[in-house]
Amino acid sequence: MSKTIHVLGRTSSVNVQKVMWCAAELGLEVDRHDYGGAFGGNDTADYLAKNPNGKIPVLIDGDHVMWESNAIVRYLVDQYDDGAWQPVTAQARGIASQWMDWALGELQPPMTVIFWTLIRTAPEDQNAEALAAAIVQAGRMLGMLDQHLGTQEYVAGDTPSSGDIPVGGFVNRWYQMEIDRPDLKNLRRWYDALSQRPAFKAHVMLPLT
Ligand SMILES: N[C@@H](CCC(=O)N[C@@H](CS)C(=O)NCC(=O)O)C(=O)O
Repeated sequence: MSKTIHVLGRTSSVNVQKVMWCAAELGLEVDRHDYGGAFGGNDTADYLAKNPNGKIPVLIDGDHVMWESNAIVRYLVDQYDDGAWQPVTAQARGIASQWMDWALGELQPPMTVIFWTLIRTAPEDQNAEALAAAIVQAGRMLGMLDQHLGTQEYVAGDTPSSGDIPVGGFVNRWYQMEIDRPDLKNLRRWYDALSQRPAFKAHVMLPLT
């Protein structure tokens, strides 16, 4: 019987989506528990003992407890992948890691402004100037990923890997929101390929709330 891992976090979080998508691609059984946002529960002593940041997601795998979504993706692939989602060479793993860290450090800030403004802020409270700047910035950054995807099918080679997961979550939002987008053909081709994957459909292509 296969082992069940536990994920703490609501499905509307892009960081939870990454972990759920990864686990589904690896064929893991996941028991997900709603925490964060309207569900709350991430400020209790018990939760903070698992993640002192009070953020979601948290992974519980037996005695092993960890946080930070990209690190969880790396762990799941290290621990459970049969070879398909782990880039084979050190160079490919480096490239996967590069785009994973880029997603967190560079792409997430403008994407957070766009998402929170359009999806989680009442129209009368929206900062139009900050929104416009973030839309331009995100489009510019995704132009970099588009160029990269002009050289190979996926982020770290010609098959999907851990490197596709964090950017995949953000790019899904970018295509789902009503914003001006530059026409990025390689990015679109890659996103359309991800959109065919049952795990991506089930865990990432969810209504934006
Ligand atoms: N760098 C962290 C960021 C985690 C994070 O900011 N999570 C957000 C949801 S996307 C959160 O916990 N927000 C508070 C809440 O949902 O109550 C990660 O990638 O895991």
